Amino acid sequence: MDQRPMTLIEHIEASERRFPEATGAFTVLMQAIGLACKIISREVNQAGLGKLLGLAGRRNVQGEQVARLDEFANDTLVRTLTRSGSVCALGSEELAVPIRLPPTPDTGHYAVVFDPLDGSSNIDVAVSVGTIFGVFRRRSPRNGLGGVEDLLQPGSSLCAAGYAVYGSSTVFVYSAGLGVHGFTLDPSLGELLLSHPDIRVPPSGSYYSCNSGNRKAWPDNVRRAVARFEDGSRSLRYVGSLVADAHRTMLCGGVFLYPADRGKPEGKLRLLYEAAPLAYLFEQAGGRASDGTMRIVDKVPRQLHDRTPLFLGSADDIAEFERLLGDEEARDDAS
Ligand code: P6P
Repeated sequence: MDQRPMTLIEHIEASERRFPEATGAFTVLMQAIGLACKIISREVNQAGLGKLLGLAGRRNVQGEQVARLDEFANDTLVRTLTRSGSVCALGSEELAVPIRLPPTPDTGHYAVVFDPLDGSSNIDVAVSVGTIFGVFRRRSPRNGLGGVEDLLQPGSSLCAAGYAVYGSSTVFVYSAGLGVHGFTLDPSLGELLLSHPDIRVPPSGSYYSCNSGNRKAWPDNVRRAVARFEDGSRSLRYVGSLVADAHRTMLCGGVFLYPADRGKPEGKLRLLYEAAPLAYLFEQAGGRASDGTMRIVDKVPRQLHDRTPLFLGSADDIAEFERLLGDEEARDDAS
């Protein structure tokens, strides 16, 4: 009797069988995303041996240096998603404007946003990096090209989201609204096997995660609130790679904080393809995600590359942090 765990596709097909009206297009889409992440994983894990280390010699729309692996990851996702026939529009951190795809008879139901390789500045020093994606149902007319109206949707409209973390192992985590599930890549099989069924974020945790080097640039209320989290009851963990910090917070609990600051008044992280997919996942797993004043999933992006402050993690801890943000009495703690 085959005792191996379910593969990603077996898991998705089992979930899709619960919906008689399902066409199988979602399974095709998720198969494409899973394949792209396996291809990216292989190159990330060989980056030191191949020709994909280092910089590509150009800057992206954000003005950031593009790593060769950024380009490779982006091209891989664009190619596999386009070939799937399931998408009408693609939005990527690496692309200034969306890719708009022509209608196909009975597919093109979805629009996908992604950060193809987040944290790529860490690659050359072999620190974990990751891919983040979000899936929306198309809003544009079925007989035309997809476009920004299919992409500029709030996280509450996501029908699926996930990430892959390329670390000591490659772990693919996704939700389509029926819980959050993690799959670990078995390189000998080339399959993503169910390893973390029905992930729940602990209601509270012993870690807080932020770049304390930005402390002086934070608003006073953020500095006060973080100071209260630095009372010795928690440990600081900060990889500086969003997917790695988010995955640890998802499994172990605690808070991940990337506030706005004097130099980054809108925050650093992007709403559409970083914060919103992670916020969707955390809420699906019983966690919480806000920008300090509202739920991340309620924020409607105005532009593809909008940024946002991000406070992400255990429900009780984020609620406490939000309370502290508004708590005048904590003033002396940070003085
Ligand atoms: P800082 C990586 O460049 C990234 O976009 C995220 O992966 C990470 O969470 C953040 O920036 C780290 O930013 O300012 O702490 O280096």
